[in-house]
Amino acid sequence: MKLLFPFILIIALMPFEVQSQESLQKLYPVDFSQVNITDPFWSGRMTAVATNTLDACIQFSEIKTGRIRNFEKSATHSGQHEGIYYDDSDVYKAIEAMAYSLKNNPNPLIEKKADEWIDKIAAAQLPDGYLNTYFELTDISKRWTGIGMHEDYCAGHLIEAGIAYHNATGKRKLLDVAIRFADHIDTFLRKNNRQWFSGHQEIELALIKLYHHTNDSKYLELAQWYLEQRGRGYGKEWGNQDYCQNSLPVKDQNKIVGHAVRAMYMYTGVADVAAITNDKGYIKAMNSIWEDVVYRNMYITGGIGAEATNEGFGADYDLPNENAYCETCASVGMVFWNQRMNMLTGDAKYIDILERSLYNGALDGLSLSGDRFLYENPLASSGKSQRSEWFKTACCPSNIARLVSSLGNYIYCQSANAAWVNLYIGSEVKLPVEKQFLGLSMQTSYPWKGNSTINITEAPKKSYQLRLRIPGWLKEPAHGGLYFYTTQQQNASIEISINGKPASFREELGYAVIDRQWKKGDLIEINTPMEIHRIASRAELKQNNNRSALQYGPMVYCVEGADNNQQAWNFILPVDASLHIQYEPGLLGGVNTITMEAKIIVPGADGQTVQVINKAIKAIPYFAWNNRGANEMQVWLPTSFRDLKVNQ
Ligand code: FUB
Ligand code: ZN
Repeated sequence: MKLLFPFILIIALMPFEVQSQESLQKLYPVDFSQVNITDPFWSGRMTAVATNTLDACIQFSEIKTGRIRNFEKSATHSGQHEGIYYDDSDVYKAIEAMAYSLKNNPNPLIEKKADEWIDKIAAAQLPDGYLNTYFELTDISKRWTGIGMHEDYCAGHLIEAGIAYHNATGKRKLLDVAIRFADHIDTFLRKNNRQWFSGHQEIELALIKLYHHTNDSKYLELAQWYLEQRGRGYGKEWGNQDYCQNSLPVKDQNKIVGHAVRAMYMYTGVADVAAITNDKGYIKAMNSIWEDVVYRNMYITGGIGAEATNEGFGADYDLPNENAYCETCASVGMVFWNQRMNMLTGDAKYIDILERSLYNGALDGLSLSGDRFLYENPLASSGKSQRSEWFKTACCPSNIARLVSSLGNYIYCQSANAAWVNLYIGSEVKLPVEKQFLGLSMQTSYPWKGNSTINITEAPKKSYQLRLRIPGWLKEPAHGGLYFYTTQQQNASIEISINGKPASFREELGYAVIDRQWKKGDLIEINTPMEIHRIASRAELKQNNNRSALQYGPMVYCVEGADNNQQAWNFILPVDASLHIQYEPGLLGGVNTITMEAKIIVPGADGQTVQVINKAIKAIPYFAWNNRGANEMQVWLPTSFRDLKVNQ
């Protein structure tokens, strides 16, 4: 904490300094380092990351694979590269996760480990700023010759890690390494007019972070250069250009294609640039592509990228459940992109999608214990899916680690005259309002119940808006009608009271806007009623025909064999089945479960006949499945015997 404090003050004053230079930016993020998470649900997830996930990242970077050895060898220019050419990126993402984690779970041993790694990384950097252990240990003359070789992808993760570590600890050694590498890229590629684009996007969003962090417009220009290099025919020899969103200039793109993680990272960078420059071409492209993702290509879990072949998008409305690829990193990318779209527009519909991806598609990638991971997140399993302790391509573990530990980045936002509450997560924050502060302390029963309170712990002496997100799931599962509720919510309105009296507010782009001069001690009570919903899909989404999914609050549910005699594929859910929600403190760390009256098929003793019996079936939140070994699971539950598949 000692190290964090002076830096928190610097960060706390940042938004308004930046604002004067970038008058086009509507909303500003509130940095994780300003936010204290006190939430029981998320504190559990963050502790698992701070302990077991970081431990797995350390073990697999240092001992069980050669990731750290690669830096040591590069420093002495000796030895063979171990692993895959993009493995450096996993070390950078792990340091980024360590940095965020130090805020809510201070740990001198983790900080020491990060410092030790940073020394090794710095020692591996070449005098001209280049840093990539694969090319340093194989053939340095080949650097910057292969558009698909992830050199700028790794650089992007280095930049993000350098900034996060600087924000968390005030130490700038890694940031300086990252700046030298960014400067090298600027000189070597942009100033040399190289026919180059990034084969795996990531550097664009990282350069924008670096621009905000340093106020040096060179990095904004370099990010723009990277985006403008696309669709010019460079790298044709490298294969299908849709794969890496390079068939068209970014401004002409209007369909989602190709590799899902690449797309998410790039569009995050595009939204970042558009927020600064107000570039109408980028904004138009973002709107069309976002609708294409959410209206035709997104799973109910907020997961994206149905196909394993390209780790990405397939045909519209083709969303297989058992074979869904839905890489964890792609859901993490959905969180990034939707946050930036919200900041660009001030529209809560993006946070609705962010929340869906965060609580379902992304969180599913992390076991409850924190040391087992899913790379693919299918929506049905016949029992073959199993969590792993690591992967050969290990992008997902450190990615989910950095997302969970940086949760403080996603709860609040700020604009000139308002504080925005995007996610209901127990936390404390002190937001600068000119030379004063607005202090908020939020308590909530999310994600299990819809009651939250916000205490005003400090108030500026002026009127200041509070904008409370009205969760989109009160009315519909997702914008665009790909999914819809088949059950009507009894009460679909947010209820807000201040100091015990109903508050008056106006609704704007999905927010309840309250304008008032706050006083220390004011208490805001918010109720966003949660009810069980059955969800159906548009008919074009054939895989879900005659099937229902269940949702309660932000959580999507699934039936897992572990709760149902090891079977999850042997029943149908009649359209009029009764559904009951209940909190089970002893199950899976404490979760809401849904019990339903289903019809089960039971084979007769003669093997020739079957019997249909009514049986209570239990569903659990999707993120919590696969924590009791491999077993059957389904999110989309059949409503007709025609669609029943019994696992053999
Ligand atoms: O190429 C780096 C990462 O590995 C990608 O983002 C993932 O999809 C996996 O392919
Ligand atoms: Zn991944």
